[in-house]
Amino acid sequence: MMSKLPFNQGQPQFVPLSTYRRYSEADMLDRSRAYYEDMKRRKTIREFSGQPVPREIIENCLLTASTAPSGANHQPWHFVVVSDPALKKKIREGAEAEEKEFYEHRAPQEWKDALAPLGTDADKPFLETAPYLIAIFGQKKTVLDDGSELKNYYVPESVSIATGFLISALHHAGLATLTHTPSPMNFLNQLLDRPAHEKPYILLVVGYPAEQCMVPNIGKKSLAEIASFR
Ligand code: IYR
Repeated sequence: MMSKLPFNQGQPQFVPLSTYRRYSEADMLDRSRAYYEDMKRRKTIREFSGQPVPREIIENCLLTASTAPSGANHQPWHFVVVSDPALKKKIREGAEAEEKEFYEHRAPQEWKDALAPLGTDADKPFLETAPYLIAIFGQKKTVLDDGSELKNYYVPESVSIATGFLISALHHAGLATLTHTPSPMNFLNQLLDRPAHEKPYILLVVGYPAEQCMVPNIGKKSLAEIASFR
């Protein structure tokens, strides 16, 4: 049986891999180092400038996210890019209501202790200041044009991989991000008119850092801590 998804039924079914590039080992060493050097400059920020960002840059980064691998290539994601100030204000209000609950009641002390180095609190002014909020939804199923439905697979994994691609594309383009996760996030379905089978995973805040932007003085684990070779 052929797939019901238009993007998954190319003819012929298999084509030669024409996009792969093989580099010399020396070039691979250089490239892997250079990529790491660039990626390690990325810092999550919480102080954004209000300076606008051309929409085409965001569109290109979303296209990069769209190249991510996904379960059965169903691409079970939807990105809502919010720049409208009135909508950003509503999102801020929704997020701050949840965060207030979290910081004042829901969060156990151990969790609050873990967050202390980041200096976070229930106040989220950046949700109005930053030029873009990208709400990232995962789709439990795909609804086809004729109304029929297809189950999606590995949705959290697929959405997380695409989000990683998006964050690195935005960084590469010269933008900064905050991976924000107000919880629960269902208020985003209502504010952004997304159906119930879509689950909000992340609210990505995107823009330039504020002029005197400060970031927590935190580090990353060493290679020996994160990897073992056997
Ligand atoms: N969602 C809350 C709390 C929070 C939780 C984790 I885990 C973080 O890494 C950062 C924050 C907030 O955004 O403040």
